[in-house]
Amino acid sequence: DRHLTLAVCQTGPVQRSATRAETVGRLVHLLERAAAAGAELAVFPEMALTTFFPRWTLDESEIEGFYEERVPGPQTQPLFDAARRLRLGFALGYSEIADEDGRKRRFNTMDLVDADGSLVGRYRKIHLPGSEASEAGTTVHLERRYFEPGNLGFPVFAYRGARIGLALCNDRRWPETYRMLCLNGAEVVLIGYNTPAVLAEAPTLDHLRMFHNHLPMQAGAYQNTVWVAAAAKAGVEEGQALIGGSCIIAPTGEIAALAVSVDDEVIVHRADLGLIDTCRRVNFDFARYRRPSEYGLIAER
Ligand code: CDT
Repeated sequence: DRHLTLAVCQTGPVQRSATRAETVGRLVHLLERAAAAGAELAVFPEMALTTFFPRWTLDESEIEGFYEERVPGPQTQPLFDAARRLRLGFALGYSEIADEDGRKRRFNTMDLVDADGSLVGRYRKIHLPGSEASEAGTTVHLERRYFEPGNLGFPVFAYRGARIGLALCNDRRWPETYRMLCLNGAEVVLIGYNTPAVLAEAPTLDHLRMFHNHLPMQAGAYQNTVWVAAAAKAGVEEGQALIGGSCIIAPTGEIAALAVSVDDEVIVHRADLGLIDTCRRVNFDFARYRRPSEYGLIAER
C-alpha cells in the first residue's frame, strides 16, 4: 500500500516590482498550507521566484537580478528553512546562473528539495520555446535568448521511497519528456509552467489553450503510467494573462485535483502509487510489449 500525498502550489502573478523576500514569503505560506493539508511533496511553478522576464527584450544589465547564483541563497533560505520545519520537500522552478566550463551559463531550472531542506536533484529545461529575438506578429517569448537547453538529461530522483521526475512548461507538451522519465523509472512527474492565455500568432487556437494544457499531461500520465502534478504561475502578470489549470493527474489519465483560481492556491491529492502497477497490468507492461528496435527513428530525427 504505497501512497504519496502530493500538493500543487499554484501562484498568482509575480510582478516585476515584487521583491524576492515578498515572493519567497508567498511560497512559504503556500508550503505551510500544503503541510497543513497533509502533503508529503509539493511543487511550485516554473520561474516561481520572479516575473516571467522572457516576455521582454532586455540587456545584460537588466536581467542579472532575475537569476539565482546559488540555491539556497540568502533570499531563498526561508523556503528551505520552512521545508525543514514542516518536514515537507518541494520542487522549485527558478532561473539559474552557473559557473560551468569556465563561463557563465544560464538555465531554466527546477530543484527537488528534501524534507530536511537539502538538495535531492536538479533538472534543467530541455525544450526551450520561443525565439532569440522578438518576431513580428508573434507573442514575445525569448527563452532562447536567456537560457541554454538543459544539459542534465531527464533524471529521476528518490524521494520518500518514490521515484520523482521533473519537467518545465513546454517540456509537458512533448511525449519524449514523459517517455524518458518513465524509462528512467519515474512514478511521479512534477511540472511547473508559465503559459500565456493567448498567442498573437494563433488567435484561432485561443479557445484551446486550457485543453492543450491538460491534453498532453493526461496523455503523458496515461501512456507512461505516472502521476503528474503541475503548478502554474497564473493570472495577469505585467499585463499578460497566464493560464491557471494547475492539476494532479492519475496514471489513468484522470484529473484527480484541479485548481479553480488564477491566484495563490494549493491543491492536494493522496496519490496511490499502486495504481501504476494496475495500469501496467492492464496494458502497459513496457518490457513485454514495447518494440524499441522499431523506434530508432525517434532518436535519430
Ligand atoms: N514557459 C513556457 O515554456 N511557455 C510555453 C509557451 C510558449 S509560447 C511561445 C508553453 O509551452 O506553455
